[in-house]
Amino acid sequence: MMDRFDAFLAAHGKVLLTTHENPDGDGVGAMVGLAHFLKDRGHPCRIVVSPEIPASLAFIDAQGWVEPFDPQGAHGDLAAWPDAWILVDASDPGRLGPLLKTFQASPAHKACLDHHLKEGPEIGFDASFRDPGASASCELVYTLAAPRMELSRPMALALYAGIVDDTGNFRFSNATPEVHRIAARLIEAGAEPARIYHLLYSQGRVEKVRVTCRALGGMRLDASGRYASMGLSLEDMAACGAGHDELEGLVNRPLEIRGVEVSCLLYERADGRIKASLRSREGADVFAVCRSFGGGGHRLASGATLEGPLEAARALMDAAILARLDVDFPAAPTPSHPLEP
Ligand SMILES: [Mn+2]
Repeated sequence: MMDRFDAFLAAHGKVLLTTHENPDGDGVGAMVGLAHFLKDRGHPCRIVVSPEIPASLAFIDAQGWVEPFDPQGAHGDLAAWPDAWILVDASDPGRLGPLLKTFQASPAHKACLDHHLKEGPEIGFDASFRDPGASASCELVYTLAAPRMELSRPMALALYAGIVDDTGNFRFSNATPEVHRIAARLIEAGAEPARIYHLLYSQGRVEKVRVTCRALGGMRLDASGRYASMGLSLEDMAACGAGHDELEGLVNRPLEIRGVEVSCLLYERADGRIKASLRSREGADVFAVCRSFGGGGHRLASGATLEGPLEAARALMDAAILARLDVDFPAAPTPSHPLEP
């Protein structure tokens, strides 16, 4: 993949980096890390996101390179700027959200750099750099860049933060020996784990804790305690004063409960549609569930968007997950501990 990537870069000058709408730590870390690499090799490079980086991830962009997408102003003719456009941490142009029209209008050569599972060929790209075996897009960027340059401290910080984010602090099953070795090298290059964890997880607002309480307070347990589901309406969000970016990580919390195999968070978006986020401890294939709703992700972490209202989406999702649990756990043992009703 490295040779193909080099050849792709060699054919282009200016490179634009984007990621999926509502960027996460891995997407931001991978774009910033890749920008360090591209600038090191002399490519003019820009990063544009929609709508913006969550405040909690702003420290990853210490140089202030990331531009919030502004189609009416600064980005009116963004389509014409790049020679190459790389979509990072996604391989479906549809995930660009408001940037999609500009992407489609751009004559740039287009590539995706991603670690998500996807069936069939990528559509809408001239080149694809994808490895579903990588724990994070930041791991892919490390693999492509590290043999070619000396990693600076800000680059190491960006890649380390993204890897921490996508491996669930090195506790998901994608936390391979290789990603631990990479983490060690990033620490040697100047990434400071204690500071990065502090910035990622100890700078939240009280509204984030309140919305977490509200979601967990309304959590339902089903399938003999193997399935936990949470739902948040716009009203819930407003009552807590929380923003949608403050739901990051919440879907993992029910997996703290013994016996829970699948956790699902459904929340209402401003447009009335319902975003579903699913996590599996290990045995259930939540990618299969999300794919049936037109979504995607990984076997253990996937998402989809459903039509509202919330309770209707919740009923559809519940049925799909319960059916999946029947497939993945055909003869479920009785839980070894009694569960409260
Ligand atoms: Mn990722």
